[in-house]
Amino acid sequence: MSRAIDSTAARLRQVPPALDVERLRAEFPILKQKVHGKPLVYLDNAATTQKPQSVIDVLGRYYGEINSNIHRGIHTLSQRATHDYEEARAKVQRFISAHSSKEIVFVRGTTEAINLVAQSYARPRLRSGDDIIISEMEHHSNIVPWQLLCEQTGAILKVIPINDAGELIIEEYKNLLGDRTKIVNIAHVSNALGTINPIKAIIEIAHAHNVPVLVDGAQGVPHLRVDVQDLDCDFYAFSGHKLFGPTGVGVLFGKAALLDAMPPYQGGGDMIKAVTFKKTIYNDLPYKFEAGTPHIAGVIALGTAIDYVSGIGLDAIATHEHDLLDYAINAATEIPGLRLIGTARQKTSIFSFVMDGIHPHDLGTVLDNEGVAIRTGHHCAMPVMEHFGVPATARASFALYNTRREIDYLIAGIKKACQVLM
Ligand code: C6P
Repeated sequence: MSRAIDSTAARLRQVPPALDVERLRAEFPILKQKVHGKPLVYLDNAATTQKPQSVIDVLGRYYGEINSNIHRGIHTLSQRATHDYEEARAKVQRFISAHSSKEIVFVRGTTEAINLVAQSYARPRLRSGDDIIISEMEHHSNIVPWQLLCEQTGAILKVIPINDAGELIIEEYKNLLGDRTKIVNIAHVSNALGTINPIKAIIEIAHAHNVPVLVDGAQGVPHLRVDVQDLDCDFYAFSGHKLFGPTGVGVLFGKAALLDAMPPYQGGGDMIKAVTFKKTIYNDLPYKFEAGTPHIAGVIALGTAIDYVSGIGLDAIATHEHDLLDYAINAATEIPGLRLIGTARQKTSIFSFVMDGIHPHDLGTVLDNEGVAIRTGHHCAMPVMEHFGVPATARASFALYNTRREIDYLIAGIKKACQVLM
């Protein structure tokens, strides 16, 4: 904590970030509304981000002008829909620097991507007594699919512990890796703590043992530039809705050689080349993994969201978000009884905390009455709560459209909660 605050003071003296936040805010219609008569202060961006007008417009335009099924019609609308859908795939490929668009599989979100890898990649390769490595800071989406797999195969789940700053203990990770480790699954960024994990080093260590790595990038892509070739990750999963895109759509990146060797996850239309009752021939990558009619509008709008983020630049976004985090951490020192949960040296803009004598849900309710939206609870990361000995935390998470003034509202709301509830 003291380390974070020292660096805060240093950073606050630096040049302010260059984002024109007021102009950006104007592109998000939802931010104009009032909640309980107060201007909405939306600080729940790790749960889901708001959508710019360009993304909202693309969804409307798709249904108003293009709506048609993809890959199966020779008529004009179907060809337009297919073109826009595949163009979105190319945008994702460029966004994460994948080698080929064949490596980009559209799924419902991070959760589905991880389940796909668990069932299609890992399950056929696991024998009883093999092991799977995850970490103590994983979201339930990167815990439960592996527990299910352990039940199905007799494999053993091994967990990399974290320290009290909320950082992975890499020495322990090295000790866990062994001859029977079949896959490592790690969050790029923790949703409960904000910790940015040293994912490249983690991958290098695993690869030295010939073990592939899946990165849960749900909280990574909205804040960090991701280059899957540079990381050399085997799988990378993320959701559109945390990246200013729609819900119900996400991405699984997988190295082509691995995806090629995997059986389909689901059977249905579009994932086949030919079907007879004797034998079905599966489609090429990535279609082999996209059974049934996908969320076509969502995929196209995800492409627009990527254009939006790329147009602003992830570096500028990260600078702005760090400024907000530092500002919040500094302001928090004025509030007696506030304890930060997650003080890693490398963090994204997640401000998780508990207050002496106040349950996070009560705090969240007082803040909501002030128009301030934060998330309270275990954040689908119950083992993190257990580590810190708390049932829940209050979590404010900042995005490109948030301002220091909004953090002032948050801090004022917390102070009000202290008066009302203590
Ligand atoms: N975290 C949060 O408030 P889906 O639901 O599939 O889009 O994403 C799941 C998921 C997986 N991994 C991480 C690191 C995540 O943060 C999330 C979603 C939200 O923190 C909702 S629980």
